[in-house]
Amino acid sequence: MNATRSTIVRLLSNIGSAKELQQYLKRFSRLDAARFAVVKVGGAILRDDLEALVSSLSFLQQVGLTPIVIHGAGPQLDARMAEAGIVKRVVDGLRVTDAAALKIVREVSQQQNLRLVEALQAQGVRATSVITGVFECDLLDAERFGLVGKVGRVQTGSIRAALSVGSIPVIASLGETGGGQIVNVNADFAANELVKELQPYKIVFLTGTGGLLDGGGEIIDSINLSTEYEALMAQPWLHSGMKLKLEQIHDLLMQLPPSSSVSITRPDNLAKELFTHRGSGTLVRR
Ligand code: X2W
Repeated sequence: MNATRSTIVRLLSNIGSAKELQQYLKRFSRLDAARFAVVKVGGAILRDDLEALVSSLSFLQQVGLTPIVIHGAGPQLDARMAEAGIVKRVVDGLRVTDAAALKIVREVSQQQNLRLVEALQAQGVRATSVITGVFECDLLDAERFGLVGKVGRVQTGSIRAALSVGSIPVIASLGETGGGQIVNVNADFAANELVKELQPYKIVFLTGTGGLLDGGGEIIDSINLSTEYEALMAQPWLHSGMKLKLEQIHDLLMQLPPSSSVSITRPDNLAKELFTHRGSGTLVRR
């Protein structure tokens, strides 16, 4: 038994009952391929938890489901820029990106994208690399951010083409302007735009923490935005990264049908999140 197969067995045992699994499978398999799930993978997961991610995606493919994956590369970009002597500058959570930084963003995004696609293919998972051609952008604010894109339109042709042959589209968070300039797009923002376009049944953010954490460092099971958002945002313990994430999820959910929700979990808990009533990590509802 190879590592992935044994992890899959472990994933299965993680999933509650076979009855629950079948119930969810039936529900998911009725959906149009592009409406099953968008899974956003942070760069930290590609660095620290690639094997669990590959196993979880492999499991989904084995049960006949094809999620759409969009990934970032934040920590890898930080590392490569530090090596190149580029000082990191972040404004409002976005990396200020000049021409030299953009060159690194392009290289590293592509490299990380291929790394995930190759890791999937090495385990027999069909996956398609989608590096550009999805996010049509304008420059967000050239003076403040440089070559950072604000997504105007999402082109889903290449995503749908991959899905039609049962291949997982693995999308990098690069955009391009009408004039053909490649731009840096924050991967959470790119994921949100993709979600607004496709309106998938499941929206999952995979993070190293596996959820939003409370003051004691414990994962918050669920958040009901209509009753809890203001109070949560006012909590002194809500760490600034979490605040930004919650704010973005809030803004996203306000633009989606009221029944939508967003899950934040870890790669090894993805199946549990998708196939059990209890789920895993943090579930955010409107
Ligand atoms: C991000 C893109 C990568 C990203 C950056 O340069 O870091 C902007 O800030 P994670 O790993 O998902 O954070 N872009 C404009 O978002 O990656």
